[in-house]
Amino acid sequence: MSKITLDQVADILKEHNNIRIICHRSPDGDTIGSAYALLFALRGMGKKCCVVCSDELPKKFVYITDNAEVQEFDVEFTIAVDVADRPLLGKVFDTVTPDLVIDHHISNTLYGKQTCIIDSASNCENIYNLIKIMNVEIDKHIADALYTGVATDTGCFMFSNVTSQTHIIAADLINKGADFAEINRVMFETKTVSRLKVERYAYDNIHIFADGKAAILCIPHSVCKEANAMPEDLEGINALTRKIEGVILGITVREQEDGSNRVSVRTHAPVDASAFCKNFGGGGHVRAGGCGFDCTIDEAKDLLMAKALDVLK
Ligand SMILES: [Mn+2]
Repeated sequence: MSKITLDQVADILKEHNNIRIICHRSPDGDTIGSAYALLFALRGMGKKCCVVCSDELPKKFVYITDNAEVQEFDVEFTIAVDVADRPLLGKVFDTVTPDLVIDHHISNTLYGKQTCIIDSASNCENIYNLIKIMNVEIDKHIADALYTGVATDTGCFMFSNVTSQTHIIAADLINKGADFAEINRVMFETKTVSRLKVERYAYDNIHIFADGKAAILCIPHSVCKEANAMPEDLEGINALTRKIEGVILGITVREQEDGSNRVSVRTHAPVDASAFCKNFGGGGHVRAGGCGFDCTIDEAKDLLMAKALDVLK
């Protein structure tokens, strides 16, 4: 349960071999980039190492994952990267207590035996600094992995979490051979056909109300099923409603396979997304919140719209 520095992490890693690195469930570019960059670095130090995840790694990351051959060994040391809380380790690993957690979420619950938290835009920035301390040369594989995490966790350097340090690290990764143009194309431009189908439905069905201040999008499960959409195809879809000019309260309702509904709320000032969701037993942050409904999607829509009109009047 102790908190340690990156220098201490480097010292600890020197002492261990046969290392397993766990990504968080619903893996994204930052957890995958962190895990593989660390794997390449540790293997460069002559250690055996593997990356595991409770969920399958999305195919679009093959340019990272394909560079690591499978190694068989008995695990002696476990590291979690970019995993803020134990349940996020996912079904397969959420009973594991990692020996070490390296994370950038200040909300980290310190579930590991030792934890290094540094508040940066992406965990890949922390792994970059760790690899520097460990004196491992950053090759193209490491550069591609780290660049992926830095770019994805900052929305391609657009979010307010970006610092000058983010750009300095990204610049060095480009110098080390990171294929930034191709990575950005795959991460931010390319859409699966399934995603396109769900988006087409979304654009046709976003309902703008409350004098243009609110927008609601309800996606029935049948739409995702017909589009053959996997969870990764729906990433970021909850942000669509808030991108409309004038909308300060965006609501997305996604019907689940079991008929229940998951609601995601995105806001601009002065609407508090967390406060809005608390009306329905949910919560979250000021700009992003969530809640759930066991009623039908149409009933959920009515309840949410009524509350939205009330909040915005
Ligand atoms: Mn992250």
